[in-house]
Amino acid sequence: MKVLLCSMILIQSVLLQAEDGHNLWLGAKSTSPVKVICSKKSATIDIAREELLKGWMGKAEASVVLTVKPDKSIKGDGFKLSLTGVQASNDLGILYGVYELLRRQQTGVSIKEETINPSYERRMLDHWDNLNGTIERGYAGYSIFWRHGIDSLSVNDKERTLWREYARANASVGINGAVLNNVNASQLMLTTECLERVKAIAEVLRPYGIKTYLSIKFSSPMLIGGLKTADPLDPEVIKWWKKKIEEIYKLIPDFGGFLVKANSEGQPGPQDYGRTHADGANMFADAVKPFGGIVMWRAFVYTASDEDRAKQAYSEFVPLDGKFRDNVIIQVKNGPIDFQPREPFSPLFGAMKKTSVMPELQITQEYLGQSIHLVFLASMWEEFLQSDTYQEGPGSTVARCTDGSVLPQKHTAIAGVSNIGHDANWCGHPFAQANWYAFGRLAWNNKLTSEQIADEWIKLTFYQYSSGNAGHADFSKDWVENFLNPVKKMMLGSREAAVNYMMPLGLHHIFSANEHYGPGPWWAPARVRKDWTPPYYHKADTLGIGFDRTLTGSNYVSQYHAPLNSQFADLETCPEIYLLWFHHLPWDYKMKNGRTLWDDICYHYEIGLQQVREFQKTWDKTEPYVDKERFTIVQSKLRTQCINAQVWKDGCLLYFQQFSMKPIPSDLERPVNNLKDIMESDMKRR
Ligand code: GCW
Repeated sequence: MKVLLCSMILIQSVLLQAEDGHNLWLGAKSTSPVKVICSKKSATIDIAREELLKGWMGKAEASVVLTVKPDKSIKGDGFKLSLTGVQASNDLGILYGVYELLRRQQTGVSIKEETINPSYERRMLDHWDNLNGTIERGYAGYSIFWRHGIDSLSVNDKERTLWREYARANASVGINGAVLNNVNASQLMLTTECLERVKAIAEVLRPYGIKTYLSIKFSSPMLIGGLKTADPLDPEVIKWWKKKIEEIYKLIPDFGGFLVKANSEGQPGPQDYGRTHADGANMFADAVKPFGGIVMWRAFVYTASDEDRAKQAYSEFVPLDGKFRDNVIIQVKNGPIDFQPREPFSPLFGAMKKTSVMPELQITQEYLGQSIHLVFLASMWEEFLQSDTYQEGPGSTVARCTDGSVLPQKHTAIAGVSNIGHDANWCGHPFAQANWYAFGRLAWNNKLTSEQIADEWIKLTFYQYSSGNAGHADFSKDWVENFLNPVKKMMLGSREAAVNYMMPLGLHHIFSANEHYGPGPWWAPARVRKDWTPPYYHKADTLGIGFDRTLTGSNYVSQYHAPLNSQFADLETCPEIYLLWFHHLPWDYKMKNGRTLWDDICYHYEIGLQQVREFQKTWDKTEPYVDKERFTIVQSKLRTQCINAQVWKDGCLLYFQQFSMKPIPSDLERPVNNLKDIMESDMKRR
């Protein structure tokens, strides 16, 4: 019996198609014939038709009618689904409707009459790609847009194919904008040679509804324009930008606009000339306005001042509320520090009444194990989007404050820092694709749950549709119980696991410097800015640990609306997930579960490590259901994740123990690494 079972499993896995992951969630599906009826012709409609022919899983020989006709209920790129087809106000809406229809068929969700509109008008991927082909915080190979070497700006067919595949994947989840270069921008981006290449990229992306945008360097008029200043109020500077912008729109008539990182981490900006962020942003806004362009101005600003870093963006931007042009959107990272495994939402959400504000999420896992750890980020984004800011009373979630539901916004948008590179599977880790997918789905509908997104993604990515599926997606009980459910559980628990083994209970930014991968709570050379060293954030000493951001400390809590400000400040009501974010507490502080703070910290690190051990077991059991390639790569990455989680636990506990001077609770596993070794290997990597 055992032998029979083994050989059946063997046959099944041999039959599973080899998959390098390049097809993402768009891999081959079984289809049945369909007739597509549409009186309109365009490149976008042609794509919609082709997708239907390739992916239809409804009744064989059915007719699908695509109708481009405005309807009061349809907003922007929204659409109306019905049993007979898709109606939309524009061609792009048709394409999105077709993708939704197919997704429903392929994931086994019934189709009924329904109007579906996007939450945000602009759903952006920000690429931190450099012109030499490297990617800042990229963990999946080189850029797909830029390359190194002589002749690096010429365009070839292979590239065009890759861009087309990229565009298709984005369109299938509703992404409609791409910033093609790093926010730490090179002035060379604006040279005519580079702009010609942007034009070529834009041509490929256009039929899929994806607009191109660029990051710009504020001092470009000096660096490539020969001017003596980049002062945004200087007439020559204004003239230079106007001319440059005219040139861009001549090449790319539907160009989306600019993303600007100014006066942040050494980048030039308006403050270099005594001007405000509003002065800088408005200069660009005026210049792109005649062409319908927008300016996304980043609020990620902080200096080495005495003010708590978490407070600085709010202090800088709130006084400017009402001073920005209506085509400026302030782009704010989800947390006030920097894409940490867990942060409370930035208090800038819900703070401005007359300014459009957009969230910036980080899809690339700079602080979450890069392309080695399996961490499904939708859980984090859901937590963030559903956080209540109380801007206009209860229910003013971040989602509703940014999509125009709480207060009207001229423009609405959301951006995700891309995790895409030249690797065959685009994202490095097979499960990192789920984060690209999740970002797109949440940008389209900011009320989706992480559970629903994981469910869809697993089905579309891993299910081997057979010809028996035509007409309906029929997921066998065996597959659901032994693959879908356990894998979903693993994904949904993965972010909390990372928080546990990296920085639980509100700890933040205790990473090894620069690379932001392993632990480094000890790192604090005298030559380095204090706010760039972990002790600034954890403040561990013999008395306790944590950052006091209450009235007795930095008073960051006051940037939140009532009742959050007092909830966070009060130990009785502060959620324990944020405890050490807001409070500096003694090592023997009593937690709600009765443990001391020290013991509870130890338990969290241990639990995090054990969670990854469980992921290994879960994954190993899925072998019969996954192709060999993806099975092996995930298995091997989980092993590394486990080794790393152990280092995180041992490194942090042994380091903090020097201050707490308390034993690790006796029922927990003992450390297996010495602190000295961990610190030495950390130093060697620098
Ligand atoms: O997260 C930090 C990164 C930098 C990045 C910066 C930013 C592009 O470590 O690499 O620079 O934030 O968002 O501007």
